[in-house]
Amino acid sequence: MNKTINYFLTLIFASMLISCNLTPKKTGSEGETTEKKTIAIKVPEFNPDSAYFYVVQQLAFGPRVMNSPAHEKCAVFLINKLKSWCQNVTVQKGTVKAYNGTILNFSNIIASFNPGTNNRIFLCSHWDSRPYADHDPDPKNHNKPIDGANDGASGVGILLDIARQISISKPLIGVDIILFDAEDYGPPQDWKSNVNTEDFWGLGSQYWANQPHKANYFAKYGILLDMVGAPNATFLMEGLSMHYAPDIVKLVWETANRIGFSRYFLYDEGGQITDDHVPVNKIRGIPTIDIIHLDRSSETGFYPYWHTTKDNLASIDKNTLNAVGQTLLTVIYNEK
Ligand code: AHN
Ligand code: ZN
Repeated sequence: MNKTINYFLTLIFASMLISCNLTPKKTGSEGETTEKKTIAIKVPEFNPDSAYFYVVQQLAFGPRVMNSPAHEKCAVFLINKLKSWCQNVTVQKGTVKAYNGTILNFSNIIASFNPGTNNRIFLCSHWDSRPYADHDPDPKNHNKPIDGANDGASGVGILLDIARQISISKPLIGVDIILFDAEDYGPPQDWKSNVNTEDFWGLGSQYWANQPHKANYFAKYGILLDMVGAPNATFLMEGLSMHYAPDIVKLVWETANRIGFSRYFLYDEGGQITDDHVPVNKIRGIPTIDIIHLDRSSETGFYPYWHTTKDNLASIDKNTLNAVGQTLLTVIYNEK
């Protein structure tokens, strides 16, 4: 008796997990009838409350500025969090030289789900926070570090919830979640230099692109999240993403628009941004896009509180976290 109940419960549970899309019967060229059956795994529901809580937890350490105790403590937190959901967590530690000669101790943190397959994609975000609010309207704040609630923590918060979801229900493909360090230690606004200052952003991703955590690392494509938590965020189709990975931009934008997030994912091209996706495209040759809050009406072209002291918890909106998180889950669980 118990066995029968168990059997039916299992059946019900399995049908909840797996949905079968039967496309209508088609007549083949020789006249025989073919039936196309596709099995898709159910897309989990993103949890914006958890993602928000992971933002709160990151901010609780204080600004995650390179070489600071808060940065060190946050690394331990992120590693332990990922290890609680994933058996293959790699920490790539090393040093890089900043624009001003400072040696920065970085940790790129990588969680690999289903590491055995080459049929994989990766998702990334930076977890360090900027040491200077050099775009703050008040010049007295220009040397203060920022919380980086949006610029850093928002993307990481979303990726942590995605890692949690993947640990519960497995997608058909392999997924790597890469938390890059040392992204935001670029030269301040008033820095005078005759060398190309673009090269001083994304130091952690540059290192990883040259020396990935796994020799000959390969993925079909990558998605970078940058400033993905502000209220009414607008994600324009960033120029370098359109140059290196137009099909992935279209896939993500179509997915977001289809599931109801057209007010965030605008079919509108934005400028080219030097960000963590650039070395991945240029050096590793993996087509990688940047989902980044761009705003033509703001002074910098970025999200209005970019590199200001107002990039704090008050500028995070769960609706935006949800739009990005649910879009990514839909992309991941539709990959075969
Ligand atoms: C430059 O300002 C050249 N790139 C911006 C990359 C960035 C900083 N994203 C977030 N913070
Ligand atoms: Zn920044």
